[in-house]
Amino acid sequence: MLITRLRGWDKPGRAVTSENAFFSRRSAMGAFAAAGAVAGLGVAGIRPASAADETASIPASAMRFDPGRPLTPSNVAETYNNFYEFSTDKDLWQMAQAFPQRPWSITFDGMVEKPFTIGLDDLLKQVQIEERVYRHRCVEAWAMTVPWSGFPLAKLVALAKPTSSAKYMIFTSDEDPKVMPGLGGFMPWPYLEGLTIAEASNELAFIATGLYGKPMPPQNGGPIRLVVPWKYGFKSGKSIVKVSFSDKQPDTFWAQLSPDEYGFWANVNPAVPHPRWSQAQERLIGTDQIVATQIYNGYGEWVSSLYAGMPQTRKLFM
Ligand SMILES: Nc1nc2c(c(=O)[nH]1)N[C@H]1C(S)=C(S)[C@@H](COP(=O)(O)O)O[C@H]1N2
Ligand SMILES: [Mo]
Repeated sequence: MLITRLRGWDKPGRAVTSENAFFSRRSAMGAFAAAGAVAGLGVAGIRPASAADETASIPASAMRFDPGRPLTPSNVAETYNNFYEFSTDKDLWQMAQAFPQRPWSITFDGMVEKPFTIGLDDLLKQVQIEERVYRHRCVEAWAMTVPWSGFPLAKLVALAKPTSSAKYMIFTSDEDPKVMPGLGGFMPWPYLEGLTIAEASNELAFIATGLYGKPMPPQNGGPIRLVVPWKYGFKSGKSIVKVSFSDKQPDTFWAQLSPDEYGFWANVNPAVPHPRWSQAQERLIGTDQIVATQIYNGYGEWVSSLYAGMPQTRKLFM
């Protein structure tokens, strides 16, 4: 018998809306939740940045890929970052406040019907914003769970109109030497990442323009970044200015730096160690908890079919 299982994604009633409407509705909900917390505690005027408080303002539709663990508090996720254009230290968030987020435009080129450049606000008029809570697993064995807002990457593929011979979608991050002291040196800037078009079209692949119901903080990759939750975090390029299509697998930033440590596929797998450390467990930032890592970061139900026809070697997981 064929049983059609209703996956989280297919559930009716998921909220999608324009970016402006999204952020104003979401901040109204946040204010409501905060007011409730304040009334409950009887501490007028103080808004506790507690994780429970933030969880209360997450719409149910954002939980359809149930993360099975608590949200990371926003003040942790927004002050512990990897963004090497600024610094290799995690506390770069203050420095990143100088990063201009507008005007912003994105160029689409390579194997597309017709190359074009579009302003970010014009692009956002063509999409509907929704919210998704995902786990994020860094190759350095830390993890966070955060509510991203944005739209499916598949929508960007459709808007770009790649030709039928294109196989890869390639993302280039901004280089702004006025505000990014980490540029230069021996690293192969700009930061460049890529996915196959099949991966980019998977329902989990996401383009995020917001975090915790607010526009994406610059240190988290504002104003627009990739989110690929079943892969190690370095695949999720920040502050995207160019999207290219090709029939050749791109030479990505981390693969150029250290191909034996950071490959093209980089699918999360606890059984395949990084050459310098185990990947079996992960530390939840903002807590002292260590938990077991799951294959495909727990998203195998949605993504394992992408790799079914491929040799299941180390290469797929590093
Ligand atoms: N342009 C750019 N994108 C990047 C990085 C970077 O250094 N530069 N770091 C990556 C890594 S290793 C991770 S874990 C995530 C971190 O995202 P977060 O700071 O929002 O947690 O961004 C990824 N995207
Ligand atoms: Mo990472």
